[in-house]
Order: sequence, then C-alpha cells, then structure tokens
Amino acid sequence: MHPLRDRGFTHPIPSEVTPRAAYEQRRQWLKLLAAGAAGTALATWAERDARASTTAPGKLAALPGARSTVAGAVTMERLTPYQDVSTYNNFYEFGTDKSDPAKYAKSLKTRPWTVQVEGEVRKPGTYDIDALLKLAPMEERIYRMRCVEGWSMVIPWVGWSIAELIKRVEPTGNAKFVQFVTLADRAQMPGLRSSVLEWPYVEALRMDEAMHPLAILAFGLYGEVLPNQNGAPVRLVVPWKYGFKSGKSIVRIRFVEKQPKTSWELSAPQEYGFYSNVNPTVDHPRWSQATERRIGEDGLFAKKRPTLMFNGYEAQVGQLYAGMDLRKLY
Ligand SMILES: Nc1nc2c(c(=O)[nH]1)N[C@H]1C(S)=C(S)[C@@H](COP(=O)(O)O)O[C@H]1N2
Ligand SMILES: [Mo]
Repeated sequence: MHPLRDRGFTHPIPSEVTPRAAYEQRRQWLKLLAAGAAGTALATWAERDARASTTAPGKLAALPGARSTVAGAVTMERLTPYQDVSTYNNFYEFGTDKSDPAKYAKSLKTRPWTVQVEGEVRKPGTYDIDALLKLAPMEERIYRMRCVEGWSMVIPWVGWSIAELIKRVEPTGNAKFVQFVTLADRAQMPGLRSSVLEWPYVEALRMDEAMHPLAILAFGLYGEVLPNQNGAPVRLVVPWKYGFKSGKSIVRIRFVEKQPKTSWELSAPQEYGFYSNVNPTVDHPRWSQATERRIGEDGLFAKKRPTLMFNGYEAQVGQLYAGMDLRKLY
C-alpha cells in the first residue's frame, strides 16, 4: 500500500548531533563500508549520500537540528543535492523563472524581521525572528516536496512543528483557519511589478492541518539557515500538499474564523483549490498529476515516478480528510 512509508528505521546517530556532523559521520561510514567493517543497516544512509552531494557550501550560518522523532518526519529517500534545492525555485516575488529567485533574492534583507501573530488568539504578539528561532528545539525533517508543476525534491529542512507556536498563542474557539501572509516589498522584490499573482502572497490551512506535527515552520535546510530563495528567514513547509501551500518569507500569521482566499485560488480558482493536497487522481485542468520528475536525479528521458496520495504521507495525515470528497475539495 505505502511502498515509501517510513519504517521504524533506527540509526546510530545520537539525536543531538548537528546535521552537518551527521553527514560527515555518514561519509565516514561509507569508508568503513568500503573497508567491509560496517553492516547493511548503515548502507542505506551511506549509499544515499554517496549518490547525492549532500552538503551545503558552508557560506550561510549553521543551524543544526536534532533528527526528528515525529512519525514520517524523516524519509529514507535520497536527498536532492543542495545545488538543485537552492537554484531551482518558485518564489514569484523575485520572478517566475526557476532561476530568478537564486539570482534576485540576494537583495532580500532578513534582519531585522518580525512575525506578527494576530486574530482569534488570546496571546497575540510580534515575534522577533531571533526569538522565534528559539521558541522550540530545532529538528531536522527530511521531507518529500512536490510542486503542482510535476517535479519533486527531497529536502532536509530545519525547523519545528508550527503546533508549538499555535499552542503558545492560545487560539480562541473562533479560530478555524490559520492564514500565512508573506513579505511584499517592492523595494526588495522585483517580481512584484508583475501582476501574475495578487500580493502579498497568502496561503492558509485549516486549524487541524496546521496543528499536525508534520506541518513546520522552517528556518533552515541542510544544517544551515535558509538561502533567501528558499524563503528566508522563515517559511511554512507542509509536505503532504503541493508546494505552493508552503509560503515563503512569512511576516504575519493570522487566526480567522472563515476560510480565507489564497493567492493561487484568487489567480486561478478553477485550477487551485483551498486544500491542494497532493492527489494523483485529480488532474490539474491542463496536465496530469499522476507522475512526477525528481529534480537532480532523473535525466530528461528518465522514467517519471508515480505520485503518491498525500505525497506519501497518507498514513500520517489521511484521517484529517476522512469523509471529504477530495475530487471536489482539491
Ligand atoms: N512567498 C512565496 N512563497 C512560495 C512561492 C512564491 O512564489 N512566493 N512559491 C510556492 C511554490 S509554487 C513552491 S513549489 C514552493 C517552492 O519552494 P522551494 O523553492 O524552497 O523548493 O514555494 C512556495 N512558496
Ligand atoms: Mo509549486
């Protein structure tokens, strides 16, 4: 049923080591393997890392995270190389070409930065990014990510469950949805001159979706702070939904009673619904969603891989949608 579901894989990395240390340690195992000194349990990690170049260039500040113990939080699939993760991006505020964000997001100033939490909560407030970073222990989450355009990546994020923040701000009984508003600054973001989307970029989750432990606020990837083009200094990551639900460079988190409109719904309501769960059985009106191309792995003529329901996270999140018609509520 779930060929890629994570098995209770145990590995000998102490939970507190930094991802960077972990990668180095795994490279050591590879050497051990070559010397015939390590067992097959280690081979999976070592092989994965041998085939992908798994380290960040080390130009950004280190941001270590302990390997997460949340169910489903660490896929065993091979990591997408840092080079691809940081140069093949969607961040329309910097242009619509995949290479635009890496080129133009250099101008993004990520300090000072605040995130305002408001709406139906008992404890609204403005969080300085450096305080937000320390709100909960950083975890490494290795997630499959799938874009509605039909490509996917496997990214080692660093962050924590957004439930950690939600619990602290104490939502009222009226809080049914959480809206994420991202930065829209014409001085820094050349893409705002285009009307391809309404700015600011807004996305939202139902309250129970936002409370799911797999939904995270990410501050880093590959053991370092986020490159600007990946949504620095803080972005949402919701691994069972199409990439566009994971808003980048968040400045405001708003708790509301009514289901908010999202940027993609506003731009093309017949193509992008509110839920946007990865669902291979619901085609995009202009193309199939049944398969995907794994960036950095497959050659142009390589076979695509089948897309999994909920992007492979059905065991963890399927119950959130019990009884819903996901062909209508796409
Ligand atoms: N603010 C903002 N967030 C955004 C987008 C965007 O254009 N602006 N694009 C979304 C889309 S379509 C995808 S696929 C992911 C890509 O994230 P990545 O570049 O870090 O892989 O970011 C999402 N978040
Ligand atoms: Mo996307």
